[in-house]
Amino acid sequence: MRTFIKGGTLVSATGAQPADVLIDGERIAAVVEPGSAALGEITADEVVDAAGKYVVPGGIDAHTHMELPFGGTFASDTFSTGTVAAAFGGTTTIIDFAVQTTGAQVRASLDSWFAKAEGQCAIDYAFHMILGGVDDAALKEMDSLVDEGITSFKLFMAYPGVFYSDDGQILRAMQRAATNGALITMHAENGIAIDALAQQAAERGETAPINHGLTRPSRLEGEATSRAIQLALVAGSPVYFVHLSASEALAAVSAARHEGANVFAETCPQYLYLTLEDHLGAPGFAGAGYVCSPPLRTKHASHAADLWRGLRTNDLAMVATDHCPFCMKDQKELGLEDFRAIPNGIGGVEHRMDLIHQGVVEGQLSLARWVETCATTPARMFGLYPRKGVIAPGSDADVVLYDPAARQTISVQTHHMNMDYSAYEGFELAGRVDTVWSRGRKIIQGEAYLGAQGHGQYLKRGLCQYLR
Ligand code: DUC
Ligand code: ZN
Ligand code: ZN
Repeated sequence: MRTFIKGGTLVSATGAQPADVLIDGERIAAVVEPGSAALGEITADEVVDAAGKYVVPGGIDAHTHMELPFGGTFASDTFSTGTVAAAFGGTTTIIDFAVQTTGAQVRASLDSWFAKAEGQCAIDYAFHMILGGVDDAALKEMDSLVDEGITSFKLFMAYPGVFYSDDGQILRAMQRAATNGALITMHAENGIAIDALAQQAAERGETAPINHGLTRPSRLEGEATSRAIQLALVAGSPVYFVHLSASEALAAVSAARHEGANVFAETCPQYLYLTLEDHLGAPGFAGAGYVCSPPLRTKHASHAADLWRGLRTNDLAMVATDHCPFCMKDQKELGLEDFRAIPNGIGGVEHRMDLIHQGVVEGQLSLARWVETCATTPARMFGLYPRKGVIAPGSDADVVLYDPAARQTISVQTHHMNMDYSAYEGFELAGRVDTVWSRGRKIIQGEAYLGAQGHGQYLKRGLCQYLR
């Protein structure tokens, strides 16, 4: 099957220009100047008129949690439902987190994630490995996972007794990464201090959802971020901060990067658009829908403005969602009496490309930076480039036709994620996805899903391509 996308504006990490794109089978065959290839010269089964639209590489969401077991329940999107929702939003690759908890074998844990995803996905997928129990066996397994294309590992400085690693465990994993080339990704919040604050709040009877945020102050993300940077410098390894939410954490990352350290970070749309007061503090139990960790930050400080600035300066390299959806009914409701029992997570895999494009519309980012933070950098950061993240001859034909003139209003009534509410309900956005190809197959056209369960393939990843 050959598809010729004609007359559009090709947007890449380096800029925007008119260009025509030929897809042959699963790959990009050619990118040519408009009009330079007459039909007949280029034979195609389908010619797509892209006039007035952007042609961009498929988005890569490097932080999702399909079916994550958490707090006695499971994230409500399966690999099947979550990847269809991602596709509707112009994301053609996810990197999900396989989980090893304390006491479990890394190998067996990873195998169970392969089993969950196999034959289910609408788009291509890869894995990071969460190490919830760093011991000698787990450290040894890191080497073999790197050989198999699992080249990044997540550690938690939060959630004592569940996923938590102490400083010694973190240092050991970083030392191992320094020798095997892996990238340590870090959930940086001081979980020991947070648990003390949360217990004190509960003892005072402060059990509403907003207390989740009030007991996880931004200073404790800043402190953990600084500590992890120091540990990485001692170990001689790079470190990548997931879901960075706070000005204090960004300041620590910026300072380290200014020194030339291999320190990287992502942020997520929820920290750019949602706040502690307006969303986590919504009346009644509605705030439970906004319980995630790190928490939404106060609007009375400059967190969100600082994060947009960080995206412009590249101190924040990229945007991922931390997609971890739970329904209000029966899931978030587990914490009706106590915020500590609300499963942590917000769903957003469907809206990342649109929400960051809205940042372009509002003058926060350039078009090129939109593509860079949502597709090209994730590919380079996590060893998928140039197969993914770029429209160039030989790359996978993961292509999004994006209509900047379209308008949309986000709603639970129309989204495709398996959630009974939307964290972005009523958001009015300029621009929307028109058509999506995944490895050359058209999988989305307007409102229609044309893909197939199991089309998505597992991606073996290489090493991070960003070391400075
Ligand atoms: N944060 C969340 O909000 N959910 C899952 C895990 C995490 O770190
Ligand atoms: Zn996390
Ligand atoms: Zn996460």
